[in-house]
Amino acid sequence: MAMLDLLKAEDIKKALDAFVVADSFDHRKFFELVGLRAMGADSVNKVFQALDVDASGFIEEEELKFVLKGFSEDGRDLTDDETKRFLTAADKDGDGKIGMDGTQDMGSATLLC
Ligand SMILES: [Ca+2]
Repeated sequence: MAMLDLLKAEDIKKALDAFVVADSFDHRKFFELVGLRAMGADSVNKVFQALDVDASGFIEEEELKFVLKGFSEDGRDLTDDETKRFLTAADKDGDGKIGMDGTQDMGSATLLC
């Protein structure tokens, strides 16, 4: 599933443009700008699956670092600090990766809050 089938190119560009400066990344704001907050759980799960490059069922630290490239090939890499902050915020059960947490739809709520 290509990201552009799920999200609008102009929303992706707007979201990427908002965080061009290193260490400015805010995943909540990013997902809001990219239109993910307004989408249903099904679509959010598809985005999650597109970002889970190795289809492990989790977004691991190394996938998170290149998460913006999952939205557009023009996306920059996250800095180590940004990757860590994102992971810490989204990793509810502290296993070092983002994934299904049992009580919620896969990835969706975890990614967005
Ligand atoms: Ca993975």
